[in-house]
Amino acid sequence: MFNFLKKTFKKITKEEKKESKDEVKKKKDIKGETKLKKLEDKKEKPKRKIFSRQISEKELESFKFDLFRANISIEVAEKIVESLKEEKSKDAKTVLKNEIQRLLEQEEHDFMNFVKNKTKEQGYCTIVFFGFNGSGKTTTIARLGNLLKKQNIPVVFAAADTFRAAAIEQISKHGENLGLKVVKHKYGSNPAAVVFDAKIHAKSIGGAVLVDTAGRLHADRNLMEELKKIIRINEPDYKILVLDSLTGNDILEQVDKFSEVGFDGLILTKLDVNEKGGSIISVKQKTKKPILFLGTGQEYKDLEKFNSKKVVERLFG
Ligand SMILES: Nc1nc2c(ncn2[C@@H]2O[C@H](COP(=O)(O)OP(=O)(O)OP(=O)(O)O)[C@@H](O)[C@H]2O)c(=O)[nH]1
Ligand SMILES: [Mg+2]
Repeated sequence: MFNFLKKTFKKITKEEKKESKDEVKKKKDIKGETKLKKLEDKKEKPKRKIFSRQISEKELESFKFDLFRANISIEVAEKIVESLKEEKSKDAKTVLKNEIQRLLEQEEHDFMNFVKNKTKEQGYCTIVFFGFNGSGKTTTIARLGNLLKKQNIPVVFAAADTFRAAAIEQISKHGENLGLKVVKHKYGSNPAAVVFDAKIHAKSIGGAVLVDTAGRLHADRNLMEELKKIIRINEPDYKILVLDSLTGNDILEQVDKFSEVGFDGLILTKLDVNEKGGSIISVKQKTKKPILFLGTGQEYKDLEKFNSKKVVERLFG
C-alpha cells in the first residue's frame, strides 16, 4: 500500500544518487586522483541513508500532491506537509509516519465492552447503523452480529430498511445464516415501528438490537427526516455512521450530511479493495470520533478492530 509515496521516495533516492555521482566526478576532475585512490574513495564513500536528509520545498509540494491523490483531503494534506516543514531535522518518512499516526490516535474504545455493559445495566442495547447507499451497512451489521454472538451477547436484527427492494430479504438471509432473529415488517412500513418492536424483543432476551436502515443520498430529504424520526422515537444507545473507504473526497461531504443527525462512532468498509486508505485519515481528522472497525472483505469474519498502528503500517506497506 501507499505505493504513491514509495514512488516519491524512490524519486528522491534517485536524485540523491545522481547528486553523489556528480560529487565524485567533480572530485576526480579537480584532484586528478590515481586509480587506486579512486577505489579507496569509493570504498570510503559513506552509504547514504534513503531518508536521512532535509526535505526540499519541491518535495513537500510533491508529498502534498501524493497525499491528495491518496484521497486525503487538501486540508489534511496541507496540515501533514506543514508538520513536515516544521521538523526538517528528521527524515521524511519518519515524520510523515508519526504525523499520520498522531492524526489517527484515539482513546482506547472497546465497543464490544460497551455493548456488553449496556445490555447488563439496561437489559438491552440499541445500535443504529446508517450511511450512504451501498456503503456496507447491512454487511457490517451481519459481521458485528456474528462477533457479538461469539462473545455470548444475544443479538436481534431490526430490518428497518423497509424502502429498498430486497433489503428485508438480505438481512433475513444473514439472520438465517448466523442463527439470529430478525424483526421485520412489510415493505413501505414505518421503520421506527420496526425498531420499536425489535427493542421489545431485545429486552426479552437481554441483548443487543442492530438496526439496519435504508441508504441515504445527499439530497434524500425525506429519508434523512425518516432517519431522524427513527432516532428520536427509539433513542438508540449508539449511532454508527458506515462509510465506504473507496468514496474519495466526497466522503467528507457525506460526513457533513450525517453530522446533522449526529453519530457516536464510525466504521469504514472495503479496506481490502482500497489501495491507499487516505480516506481514513481525512475522516478521522474531520470527525474526531472513534473509528470502531474496518471492513476488510465480504465474509462474516472480515471485520477488524480499528488499530491506528496497523493502519499506518498498512499505508506504508
Ligand atoms: N470487498 C468488500 N466488500 C464489501 C465490504 N463491505 C461491504 N461490501 C460489499 O458492498 C456491497 C454493499 O454492501 P451492503 O452491506 O449491502 O451495503 P448497504 O450500505 O447496506 O447498501 P444499501 O442498503 O443498498 O444502502 C455488497 O456487495 C457487500 O458485499 C468490505 O469490507 N469489503
Ligand atoms: Mg443495506
